[in-house]
Amino acid sequence: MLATATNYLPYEGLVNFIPNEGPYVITSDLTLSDEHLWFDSNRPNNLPEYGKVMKVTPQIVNIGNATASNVKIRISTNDEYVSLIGSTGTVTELLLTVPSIAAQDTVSNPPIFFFKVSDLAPANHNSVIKLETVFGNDTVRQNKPVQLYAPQLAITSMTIDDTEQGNGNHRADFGETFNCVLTIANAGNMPISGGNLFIETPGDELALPANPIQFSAIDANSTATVSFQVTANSTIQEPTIAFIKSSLWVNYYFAANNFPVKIGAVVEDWETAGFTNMEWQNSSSKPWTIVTTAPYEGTYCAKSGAIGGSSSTMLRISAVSTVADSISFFYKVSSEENYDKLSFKIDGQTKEEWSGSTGWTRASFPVEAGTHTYTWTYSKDYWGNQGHDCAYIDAISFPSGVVNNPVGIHETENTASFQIWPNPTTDYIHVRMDGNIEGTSCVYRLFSMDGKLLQGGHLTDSNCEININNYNSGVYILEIEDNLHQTQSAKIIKK
Ligand SMILES: [Ca+2]
Ligand SMILES: [Ca+2]
Ligand SMILES: [Ca+2]
Repeated sequence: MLATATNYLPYEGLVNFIPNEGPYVITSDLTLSDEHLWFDSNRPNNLPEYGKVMKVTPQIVNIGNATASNVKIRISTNDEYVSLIGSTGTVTELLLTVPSIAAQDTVSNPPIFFFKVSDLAPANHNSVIKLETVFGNDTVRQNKPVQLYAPQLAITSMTIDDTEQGNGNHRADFGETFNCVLTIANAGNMPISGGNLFIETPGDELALPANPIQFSAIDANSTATVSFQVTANSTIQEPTIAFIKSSLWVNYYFAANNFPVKIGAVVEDWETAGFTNMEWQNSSSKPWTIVTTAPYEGTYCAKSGAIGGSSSTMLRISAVSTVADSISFFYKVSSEENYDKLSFKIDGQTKEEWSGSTGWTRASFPVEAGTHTYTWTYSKDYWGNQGHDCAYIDAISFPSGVVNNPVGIHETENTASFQIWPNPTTDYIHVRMDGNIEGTSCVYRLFSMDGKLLQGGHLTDSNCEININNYNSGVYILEIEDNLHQTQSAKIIKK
């Protein structure tokens, strides 16, 4: 018999058609116990949790109308997370025997058996114990479901709290000390009593505390946060993206995640009182202006140009972002609803439009890695004005690792030097080694911005090509190691 309903797990059960004479033996229930686990007295809850050996007491019933003699129950399972335990260790099959059961009777002191739950059992896993009961010429087959219990861990997010020792703008700034707050989720059906978190960073932009970092108990189906103090290297004075790699182990359950940390994120807050902070295009016949009229933050914000009907005024910027992230800003409009609008476009595609009367509102849009053009346009239809008839924007936060100017070779204390071109590029990077360095003794490695090695090898000539045609648009790091094992690196921008 199969019973199903919307939003419920299907139930599959056997309907016994019992002969109206003779014995009929079934196992009505399996009672699980962990009371025998004197060595694991912390969790005596009779639940089949990972790593436990469970004692099983079957309720054996003769629902027929005659005595059953010489009853044999064969027990097996195909489940990869449950193993039957016999006197010699793990076995594939167990045999229980009951000499006789009277009609309509339950075995008062039934034979027991044991199974072990795997150390690797997934949370909420449904395992099946198979029972084959033989009495006389009859055989009854039953499948008994047993749900297993385990944690299921993930490190889901990281936020920056710079309210205690930093400047409270919720971003990592140059030389700032702040707290990183990681969220650990336990989506399983078993709590954990705590564990050790390990963190590392591939570069030297961030100073991290020593490992491990302890975190406390997390209930089943709950989250907890763990916080640690980080300092951004004060010698870094350009917007940079650093990474924190985090991992944790609780017995055999593992979770890991990498998080980017924007240091000195590129923000346009108009506090320079002009459009010169970044390379803005503001060349409409009625261009945007900087005003002090109730900005979202600071003293200044940008206001759309004073246009008439059937015209528009546009503010635009192009930038490269090194990783997939987002752009956010605050807008305020005061206009004729549905007719005179502020629109925001990424690469010419309208993301959203706003009209009518709004207060300062935050807007945020995801951005893929690569070069993008962001456009804010205030446009009017042919007829009608309302409110201030304009739009305002303030506090634009650009995606992680926005690069305003492509960066060439980064010189270190090294006698060798390299030239790399073109940069930005679309498919090939040419590398030329200057001076008297033999090309074949040099090694190159190409990394993604999160530190993953993409390709590497020996440079075969003093003037060689590296093919990056297969990679996505974005920023990559090319590292070159010379014959003295000194390395230099450069940011490569793939268009
Ligand atoms: Ca800050
Ligand atoms: Ca401002
Ligand atoms: Ca209008």
